[in-house]
Amino acid sequence: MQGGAGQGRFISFEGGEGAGKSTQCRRLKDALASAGIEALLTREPGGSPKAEEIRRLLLSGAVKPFGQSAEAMMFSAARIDHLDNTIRPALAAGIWVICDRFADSTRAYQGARDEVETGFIDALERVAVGQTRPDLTLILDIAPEQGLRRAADRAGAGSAPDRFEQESLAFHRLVRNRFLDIAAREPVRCAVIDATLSPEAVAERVWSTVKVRLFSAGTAPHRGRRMAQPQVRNG
Ligand code: T5A
Repeated sequence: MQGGAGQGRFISFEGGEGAGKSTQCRRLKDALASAGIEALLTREPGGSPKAEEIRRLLLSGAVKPFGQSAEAMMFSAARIDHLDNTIRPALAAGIWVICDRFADSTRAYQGARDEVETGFIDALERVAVGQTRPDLTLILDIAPEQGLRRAADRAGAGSAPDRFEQESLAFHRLVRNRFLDIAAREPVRCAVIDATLSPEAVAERVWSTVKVRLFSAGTAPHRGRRMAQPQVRNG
């Protein structure tokens, strides 16, 4: 993200199914509020009215027959609308953005099986994301068996798994490895957090990572809009 004076910070959460991203997004928003920082909680796919329409198509499996490149393009189309109508306006207003999944999910899921060329995903990311990259990406890491079990337990009986939950365990293992590869390649932007711990323990690690990585040394986090500082971005 390119910051100017008063620009908010951009935090994304990534990881496999049921890793606890939504839970931790909410907790981080509360923690930031307690520190006097206004934050917007949003998600992908979705996060704007038009992108939510695309979400329904993608998660229903309607785009699957067109192939993984087409799915990657649809996720990117939703991302463009989400960035233009939700993320960039919030950041420009000095509001922090917490995003439940972002562009790394396209790399991890659509790139999992090597059926979509990395260069194609790179190009989509350049077009869709441009310079509005997260300042910090928290990757919640959990074995897919455990994450899928959590997601299934939450959904309960009678609720059908979505397009991606229906994928094989082998696919979800590839996705997990993709996220860990991204973290290894971009250690300044990314932090891997053990998502098998209790929600409270994960939240503590998230909060300490946010403080270390995003709160400028010596700057007390009073009010969000005033506290947000330009961030030197890596990766
Ligand atoms: N996708 C997305 C792509 O393929 N490409 C892309 O570019 C993008 C952006 C989105 C799907 O789209 C794919 C990836 C996904 O498959 P979604 O419905 O948004 O679908 O699904 P997820 O993002 O995977 O969200 P989930 O709700 O399944 O998982 P979360 O958010 O990681 O987990 P959460 O917080 O809802 O928790 C799940 C359950 O576990 C419990 C919670 O209470 C809840 O019941 N829980 C814990 N239990 C024990 N210990 C903890 N620490 C816990 N934390 C949470």
